[in-house]
Amino acid sequence: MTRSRPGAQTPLTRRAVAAGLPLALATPALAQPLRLAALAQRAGLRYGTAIEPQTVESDPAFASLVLDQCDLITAENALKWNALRPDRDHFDFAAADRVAAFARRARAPMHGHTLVWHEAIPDWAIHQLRSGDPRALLVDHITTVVRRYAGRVVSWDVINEPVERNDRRPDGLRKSPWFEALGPGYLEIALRAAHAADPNARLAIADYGLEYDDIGWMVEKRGTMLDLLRGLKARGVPLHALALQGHLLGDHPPAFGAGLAAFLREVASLGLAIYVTELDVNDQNILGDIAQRDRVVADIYARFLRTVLAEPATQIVVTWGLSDRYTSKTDFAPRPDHAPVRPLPFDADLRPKPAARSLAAAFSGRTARG
Ligand code: 9MR
Repeated sequence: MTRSRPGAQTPLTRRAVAAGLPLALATPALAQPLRLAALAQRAGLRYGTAIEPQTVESDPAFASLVLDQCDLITAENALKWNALRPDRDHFDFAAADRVAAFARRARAPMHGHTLVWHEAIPDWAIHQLRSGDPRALLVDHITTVVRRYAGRVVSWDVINEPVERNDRRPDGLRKSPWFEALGPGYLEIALRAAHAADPNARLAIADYGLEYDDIGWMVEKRGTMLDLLRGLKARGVPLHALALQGHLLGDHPPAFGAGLAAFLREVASLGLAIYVTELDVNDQNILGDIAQRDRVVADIYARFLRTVLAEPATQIVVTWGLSDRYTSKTDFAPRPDHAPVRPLPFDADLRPKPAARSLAAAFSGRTARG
């Protein structure tokens, strides 16, 4: 084995320094083949990705990358209502079962996304919510889906994105179709149904816009979310985690400091775990060449994870995809210069980017801190 003096610059580190990378991202130890899941496990975490079944089935190289790097699998879309419920009387589990089959191949549990969301609801269900028995519709769906995947889906985003302060309710709840049909009680109905269907599953509420210390509406949304979580816990509603989506902004300073740390502490003090379930960095507006863009993205991953992983209650990190080859950002956040987007840890050729080193370093840093 070749050893280098501590602090000595190898060709690799010299290249990295020339490229402006923090030295820690280019140390020989981290230049070994990456195994993010293994590094995460040592840090008491699970690392995983969201996938679509067709990508892992049609692209063996991508599938092997996921198998190498991940020990938690999320269905990016296959467990949403519009995928599972072609009509009122049928469930179609085909796509979700394909994701579950891949998770089995990976010997990985699944994180379920999502049982109650204001998007991805088929028209027939919207109609039912208005004119049928909304409570029965919700409870029947949750019971059927959660029971089917019990033991395989170990944690669920039971409710996704319940807070929308622009809807101007005093409690901050979004006026979603679920809210309109059932009132604020829909959260409790959903959580209790999920718990009854699989008492071992960990149940989360997930939302975006909780990450940044210097964006006013996000800071306010933290307060709204805390009130919501406190109310549910005080009523004894089964709830085990808050999931931060973690869609980070490439064109905003990485303001993940004392405010985020204090928020996570408050959440943890309610007895809740913290999950990061949709991590990526929108690089739509980052200027510069690819090396410069990748460096900005990597720095944002590093700074976010530094704060989030310092909180002992954090248990899960899931990126919203693994390789830039497959990312919904291609459609949702294209670049004005039409260059391919680069929001994820591995590039479109499945090679680790500086962002992957940020994840590795963040996991290793947590292990080192004990
Ligand atoms: O990535 C998902 C995309 O493929 C779907 O078309 C879209 C609508 O169902 O949902 C995207 O995922 C979203 C997730 O479910 C909730 N948080 C925001 C995600 C988009 O970034």
